[in-house]
Amino acid sequence: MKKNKQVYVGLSADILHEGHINILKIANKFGEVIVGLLTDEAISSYKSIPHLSYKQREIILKNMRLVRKVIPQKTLDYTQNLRLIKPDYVVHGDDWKTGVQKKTRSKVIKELKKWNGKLIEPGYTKNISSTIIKNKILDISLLPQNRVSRLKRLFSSKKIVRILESHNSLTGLIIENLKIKKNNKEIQFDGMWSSSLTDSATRGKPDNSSLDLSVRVSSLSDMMDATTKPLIFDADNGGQIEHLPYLIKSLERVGTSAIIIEDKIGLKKNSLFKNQTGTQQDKPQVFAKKIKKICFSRKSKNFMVIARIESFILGKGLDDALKRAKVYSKAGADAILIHSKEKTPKEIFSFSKEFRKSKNFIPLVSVPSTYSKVYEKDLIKNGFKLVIYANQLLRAAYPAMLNTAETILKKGRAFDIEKKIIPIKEIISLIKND
Ligand code: SPV
Ligand code: MG
Repeated sequence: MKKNKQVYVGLSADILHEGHINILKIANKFGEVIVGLLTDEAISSYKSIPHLSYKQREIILKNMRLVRKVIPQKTLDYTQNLRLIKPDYVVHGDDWKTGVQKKTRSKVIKELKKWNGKLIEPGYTKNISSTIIKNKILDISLLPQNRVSRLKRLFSSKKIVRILESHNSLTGLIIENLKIKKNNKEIQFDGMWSSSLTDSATRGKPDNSSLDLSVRVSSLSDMMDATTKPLIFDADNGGQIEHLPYLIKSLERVGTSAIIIEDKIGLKKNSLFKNQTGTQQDKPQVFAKKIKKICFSRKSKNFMVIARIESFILGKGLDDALKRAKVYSKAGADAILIHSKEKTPKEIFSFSKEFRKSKNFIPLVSVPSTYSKVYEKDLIKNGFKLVIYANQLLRAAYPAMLNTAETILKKGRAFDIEKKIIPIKEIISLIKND
């Protein structure tokens, strides 16, 4: 090892394999190795959140002989840390010459030039069995206790957590696997929403709590078996307070990450119905008791309780919503869903503007079903941390199925719909059999 030389290595180090060791060994030959360990936030800006937390990854690296020091790297971009350390060398596998990190690499070269630093790029280690590693990670993340905490970690590492409605294992798999590239970043959904509306509709029942909560929870297992991402459970008003501890126990056991309860009482009516006559809101202090009960009965602090305020739905206005938000926050809610059935996000933004000033502020959740023109970037700007696309997959599936059924009836054969439906050989291989 060369004395008095500093070598910077940026790493995610979620699962260490021989490729990393190779990099660190080479780095160590050039001087003292400082690892810039990417924070959860930095990693989730371009790929999935790591399986191990920052602290866990830090402990592993700090105890490695090849590593002298570990510091956080808060962005994918190295600039801030490089300016701070002015290392003699940066070592990175040559795989970043193409793909998502290409730009990051150019900036590193530009920075290093300022103090005559050098970039060393060892050849990427081939034949690492990432499949075996990934499968092992999958096993770990499927354990309920690991799964429950993933939503809370996403809350603290992402600008906005993006959730989509899932009403069966197949829709769960779409959410699990779909990844697209946008502005050189990989984007995907962060988890699933078990909606009372779509869960009931799928079973031919109205969204009025006619489907028992225990039935809804027990039917989650199939979806949980097929996926690893967090799930948020829509529990209507949570039912009777005395029954809540049992509901929470079941939800945690299957690996659910959060429950959302709404502050309405009486026979349940879906909030998007125009006519809300007869629907009543709970007294804030009474509803707060439900929140406290959940906080008290959950086994894991990482299981989140989200309080849903229905003041705007029932025409009660901003002051009522703000008063409730304060009470629910004090009772221990982790976040507030401020619901609205307006065509624009104006009223929820008026709420966030005021609530952000409060010392009881907690993260905000939006369900843009009626105000669907809103962009995520505007939700972020207005203090929202979670967006739930609450029913779109079922709404997409139903007309497609109806059209198919109609076409077969009209034509007296199935051929005419073939082009619009997935080929049999694709549906057969849709679910991997490994
Ligand atoms: C659901 O999806 O069941 C919801 C959201 O609770 S809403 O339909 O807007 O009430
Ligand atoms: Mg619902």
